[in-house]
Amino acid sequence: MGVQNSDPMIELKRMAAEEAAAMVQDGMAVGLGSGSTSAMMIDALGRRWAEGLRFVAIPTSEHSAEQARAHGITLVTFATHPQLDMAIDGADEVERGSLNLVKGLGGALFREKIVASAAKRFIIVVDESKLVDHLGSRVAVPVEVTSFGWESTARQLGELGARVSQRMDRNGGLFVTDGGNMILDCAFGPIADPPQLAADIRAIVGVIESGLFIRRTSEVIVAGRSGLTRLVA
Ligand code: ABF
Repeated sequence: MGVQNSDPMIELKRMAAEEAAAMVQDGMAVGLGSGSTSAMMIDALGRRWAEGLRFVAIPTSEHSAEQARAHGITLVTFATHPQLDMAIDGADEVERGSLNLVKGLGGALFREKIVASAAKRFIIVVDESKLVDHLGSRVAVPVEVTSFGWESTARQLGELGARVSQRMDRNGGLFVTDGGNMILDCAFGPIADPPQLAADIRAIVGVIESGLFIRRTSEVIVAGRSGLTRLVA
């Protein structure tokens, strides 16, 4: 269990993940993100759990669920906890200033967005390489779509200016999300107006959600070479 590495940036990221885990208090309902930074955060929460901290959690992926269970962390569902005190997650890009995000390179964007939207506070943990002036500069925007009619959905995403490709898995097969859907990676290049683009993508029939997270972030903990910084919305 745990992510082991002696790379200094990995260690800084681990410190940032621990700082986020330290924000969880007894009795809270917490959303657990996905990805390698979230994995460090879940391990940090696992250590706090072992020391007696008690909270309940909703994971954003089967992988994070397994990791939390291995620590003995109590998992719940929205049936009993429709609102969360806090969700903590990683991101693929964070736009300086707005703190809008691109997420979903790990493939869990739909559950991540549901968990983020249910949380009173949404805390993001990243290393400084994820900070950008314009979303879309470094990564494509993942869009989760239904497999029925995906070719039509892809064409319409292309009309918004994206170069669209189907997400494949490690074995060269089609990537399937935890919800049984497909992901289309949409390379837009630097995005001038992320809120408008998010709305335009969402309006296409067949789109379930996009990896553009607009006006959701409460705080970003950034691991940088000169230490940790906190960006507050
Ligand atoms: C999740 O994990 C995703 O939204 C994002 O794609 C990814 C970030 O992973 P990492 O922390 O490994 O860079 O947060």
